Amino acid sequence: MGGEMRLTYFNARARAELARLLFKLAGKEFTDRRVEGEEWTALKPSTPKGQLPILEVDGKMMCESGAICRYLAREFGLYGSDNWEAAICDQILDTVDSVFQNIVQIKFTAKTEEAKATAMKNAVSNIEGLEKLVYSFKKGAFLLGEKASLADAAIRNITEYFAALPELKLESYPTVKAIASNFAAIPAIAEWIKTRPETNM
Ligand SMILES: N[C@@H](CCC(=O)N[C@@H](CS)C(=O)NCC(=O)O)C(=O)O
Repeated sequence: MGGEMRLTYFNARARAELARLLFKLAGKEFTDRRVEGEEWTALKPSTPKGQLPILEVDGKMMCESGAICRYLAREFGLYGSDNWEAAICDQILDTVDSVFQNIVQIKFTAKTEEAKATAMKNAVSNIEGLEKLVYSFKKGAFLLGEKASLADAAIRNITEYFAALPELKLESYPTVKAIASNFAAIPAIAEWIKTRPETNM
């Protein structure tokens, strides 16, 4: 990795915000490109899968939000200190991704009240699982000790959706809540949260 990195997504947090948080946590410059409408229509055919986000690095392009975040975490030294800690980060990431998919169903794709209720039940169950994992792994102010990692960023990122869904009460998950607020208090992250574009999702 040498030159500038450019992250392209829509004007939303959704599948790009974790990558943005990693740039901010690492103190690395990047271009936060947000496209819409005709600009996206024109860009779509040149993307690997016709979807965003994409990350461009030294003229090369990658897709898939999970791959992008893992790549950035490896580049920035935010993936734990060994393979075991990387696997701890992965367990958190995969659990958080399940919660995110449940939230997308609740907010957008569930067609019936029944489907919505099932997605909510699954979200609660996945967040309970997240709390259990975080409780069992937590070694300090952050999951892996006193240095924040990809895992803490992912935890903070997912909790930002809870406020819009009254059934998901952050207070019910105290270890998740503690990590999320410790992460948000890191000065570069606090500054980003204060100044980033405001979006619904
Ligand atoms: N698994 C992919 C999913 C990407 C995805 O679904 N992108 C959506 C936005 S969240 C998209 O590009 N939609 C516009 C389109 O398909 O034209 C990832 O995590 O990056």
